[in-house]
Amino acid sequence: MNKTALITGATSGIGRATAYAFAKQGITLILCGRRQERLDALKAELSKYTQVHTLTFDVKEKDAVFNAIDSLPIDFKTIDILINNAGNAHGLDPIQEGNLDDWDAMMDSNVKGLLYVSKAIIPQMTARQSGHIINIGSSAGKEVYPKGNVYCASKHAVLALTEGMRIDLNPFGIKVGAINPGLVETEFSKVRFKGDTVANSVYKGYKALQPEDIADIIYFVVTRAPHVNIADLLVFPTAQANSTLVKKEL
Ligand code: NDP
Ligand code: 8X3
Repeated sequence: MNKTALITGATSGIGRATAYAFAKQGITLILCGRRQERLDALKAELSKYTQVHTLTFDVKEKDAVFNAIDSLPIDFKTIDILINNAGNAHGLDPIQEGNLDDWDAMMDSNVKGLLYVSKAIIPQMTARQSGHIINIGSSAGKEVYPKGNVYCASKHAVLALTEGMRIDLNPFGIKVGAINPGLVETEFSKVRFKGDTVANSVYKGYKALQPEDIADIIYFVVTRAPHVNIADLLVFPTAQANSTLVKKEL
């Protein structure tokens, strides 16, 4: 496919799987994350399939976001597809025990970081009157679960921003949609629980979604006809009925 995609959070999980899926279809890639060595390894691997450029920045750092996107070489400057995927949960605590640093990390990356990256790219899309923005929300953006408080709020905000973007960018013919997964087996729980000890149990006893499952869906979404926009998609593993009900064989 003769298009260029910028993927945030490409160093792991859903973003990384999407980078592979897109590369294999010949989509030119701009891969973003904070872990330089992982970006270097991805570039080495995926350059077999397509043109790859990497940008190392923290989505929480406003200036770093704009400087990185400004620095793109000419061959990578025109971005057709933006995958706003970078983000994580930090902690799982009742609100009265919540950690302020965890709250800052979630709101600053999942919400404000998504906004900064979008703000850096949307003007070129409006100027060209074309583009496709996919925000990775979550089932946590549709349903609040116990101790999910701030993470759920950040993902509800992603859904509100997705709707807001779709409305405001409608006159420009830009597609905007959200993909909202349930439990996906990535480094997500390792980050949320600050290590492997609890994280290892999260995906035990049932078949969780794999990052490649979400990458398949993202590729499907970006390959629909020009008049078709998948606006909002919720996907669970079969074992999961909602945010709190998961059928486990232990
Ligand atoms: P991973 O932890 O495996 O990947 C998270 C990615 O986001 C990494 O590439 C990480 O890169 C990047 N990232 C995180 N914070 C920042 C930051 N401040 N600046 C730049 N990059 C950042 O988790 P997932 O793949 O599961 O998560 C991807 C998205 O999917 C998130 O938005 C998450 O909320 C969402 N999601 C996940 C679900 C799950 O069950 N796993 C379910 C529903 C939604 P690096 O550390 O190199 O910066
Ligand atoms: C990640 C899924 O259920 O851990 O967004 O919040 S959940």
